[in-house]
Amino acid sequence: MYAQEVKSTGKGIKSLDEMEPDERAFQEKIDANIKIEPKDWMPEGYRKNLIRQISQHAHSEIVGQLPEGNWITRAPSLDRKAILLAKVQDEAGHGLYLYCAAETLGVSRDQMTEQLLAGKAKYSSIFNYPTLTWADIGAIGWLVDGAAIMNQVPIQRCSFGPYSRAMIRVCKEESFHQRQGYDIMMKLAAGTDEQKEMAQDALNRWWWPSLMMFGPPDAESVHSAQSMAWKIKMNTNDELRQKFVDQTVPQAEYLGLKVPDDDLKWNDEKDGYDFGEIDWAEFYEILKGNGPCNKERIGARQKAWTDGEWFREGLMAHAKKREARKVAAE
Ligand code: BYC
Repeated sequence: MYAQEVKSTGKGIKSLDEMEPDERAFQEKIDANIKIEPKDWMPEGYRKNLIRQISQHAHSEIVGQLPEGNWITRAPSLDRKAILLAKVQDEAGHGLYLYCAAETLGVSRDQMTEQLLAGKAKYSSIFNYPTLTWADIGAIGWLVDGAAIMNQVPIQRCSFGPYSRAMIRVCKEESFHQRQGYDIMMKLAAGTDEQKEMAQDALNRWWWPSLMMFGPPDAESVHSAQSMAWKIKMNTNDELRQKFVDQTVPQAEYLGLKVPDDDLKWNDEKDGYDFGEIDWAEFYEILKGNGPCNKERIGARQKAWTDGEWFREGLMAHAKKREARKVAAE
């Protein structure tokens, strides 16, 4: 099976015959769906690729708190506020599981944080857009968490044990997040004309950026072929994007909202929707740091780091004192 995949990707990935014995044994474990654990032997490329993907994923969870956190103080009711607060706290938890999973591969959380604060680390493009109205909170839960689930459910089966286990809990929580977002959209779509307009406007602004979350088209994806051979990724970017469109369009119809794509059309032959061209120039500009909120997001994380210095120092002082007491007692 692996050899066939290699032929079809044609991206210079070694076949089993070309591998050194260690590497071949490793690939055979992956092909047999045996999990790789942190202390197992692994190729350096596998370790690096995992650190790259998991740390980007962790940063996305942490930066992802900012657009929604923006509305906690302005949620329209006490219930909505409590729900949003819980959701945003969950995202912090997801970031922490993921940083821990990456740490098992030999990178420290401080190193990852440093890279984020220096603007060197990537995080999901979606979090560089502003949340202008309360309907954006609905659209994020529905579309952004919906896209996240589509991407992360398969990663529960990925080859690296700590990452796959972290994804199990994350996906359970993401389901609640998606439902809370859709619930907000249902209320607004069934509300006054003004509320319905607000819901439509949020869908108009979040639809295309949500499709970009799945990454560049397969033909331009740098990592897909190797990541799929190593089961770090279980599907290609375009496969998941298509599944997301097919799942989400009927949900928009149920809300009575229009997906902002004139080329959207059911295709019987492929048993899925055809959809319009994504503005990849916009996506790559965001990756370069030129999105509407890139500077604001990194600025907010830098400020949180500086403001939290006294707290980190306090924790360290306490830990050192405890350690000294332990040594004295021995
Ligand atoms: N944004 O070779 P490719 C969440 C980069 S959190 C920015 O296809 P890969 C949530 C890519 O990193 C959502 N960059 O990459 C949180 C690579 O650059 P480098 C995050 C992107 O890794 C709070 C280059 O483009 N989810 O849902 O094979 C509240 C070439 O791409 C993006 C995850 O991280 C993007 N959208 O595939 C609510 C899931 N797309 O590294 C919700 C785990 C691509 O060479 N990650 N790039 O400099 C993945 O599944 C994969 O990493 C991706 C990209 C599908 C995202």
